[in-house]
Amino acid sequence: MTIVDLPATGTAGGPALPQERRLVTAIPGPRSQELLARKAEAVAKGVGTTIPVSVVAAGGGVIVDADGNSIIDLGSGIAVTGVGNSNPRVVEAVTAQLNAFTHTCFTVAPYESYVAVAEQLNALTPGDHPKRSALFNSGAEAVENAVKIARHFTKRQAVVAFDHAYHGRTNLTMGLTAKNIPYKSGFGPFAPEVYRASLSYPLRDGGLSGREAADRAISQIEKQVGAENLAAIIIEPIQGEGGFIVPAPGFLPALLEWARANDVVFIADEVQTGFGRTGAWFASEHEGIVPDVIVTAKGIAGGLPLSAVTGRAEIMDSAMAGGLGGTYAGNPLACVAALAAIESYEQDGLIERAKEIGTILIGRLNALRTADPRIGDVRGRGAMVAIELVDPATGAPDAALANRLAAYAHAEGVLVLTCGTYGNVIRCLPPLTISDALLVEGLEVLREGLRRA
Ligand code: PLZ
Repeated sequence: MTIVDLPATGTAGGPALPQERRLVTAIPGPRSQELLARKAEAVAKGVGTTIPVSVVAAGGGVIVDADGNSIIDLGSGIAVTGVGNSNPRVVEAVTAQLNAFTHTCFTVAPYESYVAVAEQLNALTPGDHPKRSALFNSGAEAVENAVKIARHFTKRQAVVAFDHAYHGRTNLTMGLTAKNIPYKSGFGPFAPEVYRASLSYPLRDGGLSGREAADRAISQIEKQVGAENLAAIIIEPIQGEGGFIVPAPGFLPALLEWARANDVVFIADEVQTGFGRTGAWFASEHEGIVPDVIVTAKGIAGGLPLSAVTGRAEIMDSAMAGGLGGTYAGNPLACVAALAAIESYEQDGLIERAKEIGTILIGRLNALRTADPRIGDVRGRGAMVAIELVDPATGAPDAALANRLAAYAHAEGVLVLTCGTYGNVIRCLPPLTISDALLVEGLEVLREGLRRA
């Protein structure tokens, strides 16, 4: 597979965006400040902002603001634009679809692109068994549907999620999500029959092996829930919002084996880890697991809203006709975008590229860690890598340092995101279309930020 240099679009068919970090004003510049003032008056306060800019274009590895600043993108809109913003294949496919038809509602009058996305997902997800897919709009909506389907299939109600989990902001998915502030506080009551088990968190669980951590979780589940009541366990193969936590090897296979033995549906939430992000189509592959059901979203459609539930045919087909759907679910614009994005991952060598990005990220961040004991951990896979910042004396999480570092990076034109239960993790998840030069420059800014912070 050859790695093609994708033209960096994002300029509505105009010349490709220069792939450079360029600061022409302070961030935010005057035009961005104008937008932020309007936002404060018009948009609900609960809708936050990571970097205070007014975006006018994005492509390759940069985001350009209304003041002419060009910012290195190490966030991909939270792991969405794996194929890059305004990827040419996506632009072409969506433009043609816009001119053909925009909406019929698949459950009213179906169309080919939805079926083609389902076929692709059934083929690309781990496992050779017969599969079915259903499409939705957001990650949270797909997670809700995965749980609905698992309950229908098993005729059981309980669901187990894990410490540090993030599954969305709707009522059920808030309940599945672990972190209180900002996701849950005051937004309850939450859905019943949701239980939580301990995760494998190598930095913070005293060095339990994957098997030991799984035994701990299984014991909690057996004692507190009971397999006979349990419809599903849902887990991110690498925790995303929870801090890019990679479980110890063997943890996921042991959980899966227990689920199989107890007729519990094993749902992998690959909303953040999916679509090449970790250097494989799905992060489950790194652990050699074949989940019963996989939830995908984010990177699937080049920035258009689409999500999916893919799973064993007998599980997926258990819901009665008419039991699954949604007005916009599997919208034709999003479906053709997904087909084009999948083509780009395949034809443009983007999964290989994710591995290369991972080598650069892990190599450079580990070098920083050797010199700086405030970096307690470097972890992740492919283009999904983070540093966990700690007090070197005690190992306690240092969220203040993470916030100072992120603020420095933003002021210097590098978009990074924080995450983690303790807010002390800085994560890098660049578009897979970013150049080595931009990536390295972004990491240099982080290095300088750490020196100053
Ligand atoms: N499952 C694993 O990472 C979304 C949150 C953005 P939606 N993560 C980004 C925010 O602050 O709201 C996510 C995820 C995992 C589910 C979801 C939910 O996906 O498309 O945001 O609903």
